[in-house]
Amino acid sequence: MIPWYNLINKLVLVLTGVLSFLGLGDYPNINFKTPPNVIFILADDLNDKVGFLNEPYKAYTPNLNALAGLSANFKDAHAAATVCNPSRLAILSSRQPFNTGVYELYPAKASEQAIKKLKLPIIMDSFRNNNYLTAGTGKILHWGNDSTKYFDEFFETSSSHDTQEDRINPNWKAWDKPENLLSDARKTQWAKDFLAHKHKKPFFMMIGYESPHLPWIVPQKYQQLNSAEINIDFKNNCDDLDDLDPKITSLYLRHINEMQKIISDKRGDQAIKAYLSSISFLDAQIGSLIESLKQNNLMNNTIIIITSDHGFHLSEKCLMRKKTLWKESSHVPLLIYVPGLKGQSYLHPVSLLDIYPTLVEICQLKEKNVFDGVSLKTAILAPDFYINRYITTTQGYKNQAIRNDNWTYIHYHSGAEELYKRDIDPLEKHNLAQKPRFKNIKRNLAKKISEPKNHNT
Ligand SMILES: [Ca+2]
Repeated sequence: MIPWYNLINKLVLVLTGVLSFLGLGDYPNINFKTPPNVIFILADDLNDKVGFLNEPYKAYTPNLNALAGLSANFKDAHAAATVCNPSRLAILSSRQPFNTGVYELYPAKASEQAIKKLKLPIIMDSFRNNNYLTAGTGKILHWGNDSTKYFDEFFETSSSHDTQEDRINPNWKAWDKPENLLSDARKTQWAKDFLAHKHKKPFFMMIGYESPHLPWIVPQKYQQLNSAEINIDFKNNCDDLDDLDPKITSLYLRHINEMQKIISDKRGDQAIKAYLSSISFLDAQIGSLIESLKQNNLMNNTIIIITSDHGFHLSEKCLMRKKTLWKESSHVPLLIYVPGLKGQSYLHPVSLLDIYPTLVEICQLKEKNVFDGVSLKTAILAPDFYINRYITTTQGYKNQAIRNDNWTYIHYHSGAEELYKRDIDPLEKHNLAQKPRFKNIKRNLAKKISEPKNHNT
């Protein structure tokens, strides 16, 4: 929690109220007569190649685009960590990995152990303690950690695919069984059944969709939606590593070699289209869910959050994977739909740590938890008010990226550094870390790097 930021947030809210009262601005407020329902959709490995963000190529996502038009669309949202276990814990607890001590995918139960050891309240606790019915399905915390105990109702599903297919599939086959057998489709059906029933209490629902995580096997119709040429310059993406300290590239050698093999086998285009098709399948799930909200008259009292645990490289920096500090791993979609507000875009950097405190404020939950994120209520109500923040993404122990509007600074445990002027180089291709004229900029950004607490890591 950054006290000065919250003070500014409060001042902005007072100011917007005064301007609105004087008729000098058109700033709405959020007033629910009864506690609103919440649906929080957390996708797995969903990167920024969606229709409502400004990337060079994107998946076909008509349902998400329509929802984005009605939502606060955070165009510069970043995960706190770029692999499942630490990122999901960070989202659900609003605590940075260096404050929970959970940095890696393994041990799988690390999240559960940190919650117990640090007595971390997580978002489901807050809603449950505030008289909400909690309902969930799918992957919430990382697999291996018990998510079910946080929910009054939980629909368990196993993955539709066997573990041997959890790799970049060379055959790119389509799912040839009925679509409703896919685990994400079963989750959607369960959620729709839940929405069709009247509930005595407001509900907080979480859906952990598996898509677009590997193996990217979806019905053919989603492949057809993403069949247009995407013209990726694979050579250029691999040459992008040339300006990096070898200590950095050495971290990813195995995966760079894997990407080189995909390119030499001429499977790059197919791989990317398969990933994008998996996003379109996810889009159809969300579209079906929104249709159900409309049919049950729930759009006017239900907040919808859509985001992902982290991104995914699709050949950028010669990688087809996550778990890096580059934008492709950390930049994710973040939509917050609040009934009664019009759709707007917020362009400045925010963190997925901010979701929990935002919901606490908007839903007026009584919660004494201390957060590392901040409420985005002001950004939702008045996105043109500029607040420059520094957003931290962590990958492993003592490797961190710091982003603000203008810069990305990355510092590795090894001492290696990167610096990108992201306002003119949004794809973070031109590393300026060794240019003497940016020494002071780099020094100031380095002050934002956080020291981990002692968690015996
Ligand atoms: Ca480069």
